[in-house]
Amino acid sequence: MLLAWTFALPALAEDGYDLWLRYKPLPEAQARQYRELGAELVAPVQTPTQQAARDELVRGLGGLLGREPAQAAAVRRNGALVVGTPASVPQLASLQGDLEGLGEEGYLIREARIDGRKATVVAANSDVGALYGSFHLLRLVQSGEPLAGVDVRESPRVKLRVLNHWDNLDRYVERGYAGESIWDWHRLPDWLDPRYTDYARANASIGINGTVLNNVNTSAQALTPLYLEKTAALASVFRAYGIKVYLSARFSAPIEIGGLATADPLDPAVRQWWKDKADEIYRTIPDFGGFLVKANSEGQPGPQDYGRNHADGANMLAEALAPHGGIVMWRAFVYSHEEPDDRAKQAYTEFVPHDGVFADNVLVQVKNGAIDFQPREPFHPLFGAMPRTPLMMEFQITKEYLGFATHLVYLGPMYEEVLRADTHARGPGSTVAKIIDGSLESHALTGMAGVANIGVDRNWSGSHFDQANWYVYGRMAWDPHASAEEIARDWARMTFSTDPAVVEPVVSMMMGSHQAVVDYMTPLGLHHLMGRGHHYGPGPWVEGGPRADWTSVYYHRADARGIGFDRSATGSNAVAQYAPPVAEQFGSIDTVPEDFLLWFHHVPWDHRMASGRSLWDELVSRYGRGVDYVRGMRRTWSTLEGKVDQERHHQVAVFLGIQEKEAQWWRDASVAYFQTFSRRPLPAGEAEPPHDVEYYKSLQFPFAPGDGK
Ligand code: GCV
Repeated sequence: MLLAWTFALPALAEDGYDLWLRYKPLPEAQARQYRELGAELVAPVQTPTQQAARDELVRGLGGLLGREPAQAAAVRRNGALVVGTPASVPQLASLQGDLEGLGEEGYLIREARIDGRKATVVAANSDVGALYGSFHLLRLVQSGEPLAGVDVRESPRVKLRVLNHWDNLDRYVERGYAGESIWDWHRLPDWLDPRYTDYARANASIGINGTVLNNVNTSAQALTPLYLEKTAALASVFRAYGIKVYLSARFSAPIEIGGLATADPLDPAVRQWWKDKADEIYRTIPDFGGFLVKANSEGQPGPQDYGRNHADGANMLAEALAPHGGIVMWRAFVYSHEEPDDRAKQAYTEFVPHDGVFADNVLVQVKNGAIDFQPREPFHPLFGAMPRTPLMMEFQITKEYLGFATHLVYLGPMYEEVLRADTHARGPGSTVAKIIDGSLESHALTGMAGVANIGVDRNWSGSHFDQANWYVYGRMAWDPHASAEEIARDWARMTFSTDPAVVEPVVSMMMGSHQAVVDYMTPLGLHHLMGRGHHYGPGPWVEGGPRADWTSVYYHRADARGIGFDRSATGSNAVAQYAPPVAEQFGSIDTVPEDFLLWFHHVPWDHRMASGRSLWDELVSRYGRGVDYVRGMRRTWSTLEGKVDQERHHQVAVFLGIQEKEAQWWRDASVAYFQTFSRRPLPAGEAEPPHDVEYYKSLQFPFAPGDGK
C-alpha cells in the first residue's frame, strides 16, 4: 500500500529552486555522446574559485549523465575533461597563445591533445574565466549540443555586469514580487544561508560579476560598521564566484551617521568623511566594488541641495574610492519637483552639460528610456549624447510596469530592441549596444545594471518564467549584441526540456509576449497609465496629487480631438534631444514608428494608420490583440501538459489564467475610458467593455505588493 502510494507521487515534481541549473538526467540517447567527457575530470582545487568550478562540474555532469566524473591529475583516457589556466594546469601551457585577447574573464572550449590523449578543454587566463567556461560547457551538455569539434571562444563585452537589488534593510523589496529580500540581515554575518551560494552560482553561470545589495532609496545605516560586517560576510560567499559587492550610498550619510552639519560635496569635512568611510569599507571588504547613487531624484538628497551639480557629487565619491580601485555608478534617473518641463527631457538637460567632467572611475547609469521602465519606451536620448562619459545601461528585470510576477512577459526582445536602436551619434550604426560596450567612444569602463527580480520565493523570481528575465539580462550584459531568441531557446532547454516539442512552443510564447503586454497595457506609444503608487492594473484616469508627472493624464493627454504627448517641435520638443536623423524620424507623424506614435505626437482620433484603420479603431484592435495573444499562450501551454513536470506546469497555467483576466481588465478599462474622449463606436467585432469607467475607477488595491515605502 505504502509502496503504491509512493509511486503515485509525481516523480518529477519541481519547485523551480534549481533555476536553469537543474542538471536532471539527460535522455539516454543524448547522454551517450558525453560518455567519455563525463568519465574523467582534470581540474585543480587550489583556490575557492577552482573549487567552485570543479564542484559545479561534478554536480552538473553527475546529474546529467548519471555518474560523477572520476577526478585525476593527468589525462589517462580519451575524451577526458580538462579545466583550468596554464598556471593551474601545466598541460594547458600550450594554449597560452590562444588565450591571448580573452582577458581576465574570457575562456575557450575546444578539443585538444593533452597528455597524449584526446580531451575536451576549458581554458582561461584566470580561475573565474575557467568557472565561466565550466558553466558554458554545462549549458552545452544540458542542451544536448554535440561537443565533437567544439570551438567556443568567449569574453564579456561589458566590464561591470551588475544586479541592483532594491532591497531595504528590513527585507522589504521595493517593486519586488517574489517575497521578501534574500538578504537575512538580522542573522548576518554569522548565518550564511546556503541560498547565498546558490545565488552566486546562478549569477556566475550567466556572467554577472557584481551585486548592489541595497535599495537606491537607501538608509544611511547600510554604511555603518554593523552593516559593513554583514556585507563583508556576503562578499566572502560571492568572491569565489567572481562577484563583487557594491552598496547604494545615501548622499546625506555624512549628516545622518557622520554627525556633520552638511553633505555639501565641496565641503572639506564632507570629503574627508567619505574618504575615511571608503578606507573603512576597504579594510572590511578589500575587493568592494563601489557605490551606486540615486541623488536629487524623487526626494532623495543630492549635491543640488547645496547648489552643486551631479559631477560635483559623483566626483567627490569617486575621489574617495579611487585609491582602492572602486567605482561610482551615478544614476541619471532624475527629475526635480521644481522643473516644469516635460519629464522625459530632464535627465538630458541635467547631465549633458557635464559630459567629460566626471572622474575616470564614474559611470553614469541611465535607464533604457527617459520616463521609467514603461512597457515600451524609445531609447533614452542620453545614449549618444555624452560621448566623453561612460554610460551604463539600467534595465529593470523586476516587472514593475509589466504585470508583476504573474504575467508571462519575456523581456529579451525589449532589451534587444533598445540595444539595437540606432542613436546615429556617430552616423548610422551607432547602436545603443555599442555605447554600452564602449566600442563607439573607446571607453574601457563599461557596465550594465539590472534591477533584480529576486526574493525568498522558492522559485526566486515569483514565477517560473520570470527566471528567464534574470537569465537573459545576464547573458545580454555579457554580450549586448546577443539574440533574445537564442537565449530564450537556451533557457527553455535548460529549464524545461531538450525536447523540441517543448522548446519551440515555449520560445514562441516568450518571443511574442513583450509585444502582447505592450498591446494590452500601453499600445502605440502610450505610457504611464497604471494604478497610482503600487502600479498595479490600469489607471489611465489617474490625475491630481502632488505632481502632474505622477499622473496618467499628464502622459496621454486624451481630449476630444485625439490622444498622445506632443514631444515634436510643436510640443515639448523632446525629439530635439536625439541626433538629427532620429529627431527627424521621431519628430514627424508620417515617419515615426507606430510603436512610438503617441509617445511623440498628439494624434487625431481619425488619423489613418498603416493598417488603413483610424487611430481609434487601431487602438482598440491593439488592446484586443494583446488579450488574444495571452489566450493563445494559454492554449499552447495546455498542450505541454505531461511534457513539463506537473508542479511547474500547473503554476504557469494558473498564472496565465490570471494574466488573461488582467489583460482583459486592462483592455476593457482603457477602452471604456478613452471612449469617453473619442466618442466613437468600437470597430465591428470588438466587444463592449462589460462595465462603465466609474466601475473600473472604483477598484482599489491598498495592499498590492512592491509599492515604495
Ligand atoms: C527605487 C520608479 C519606481 C521607484 C524607484 C524609482 C527609481 O519611480 O517606481 O520605486 O525607486 O523608479 O528607479 O529610483
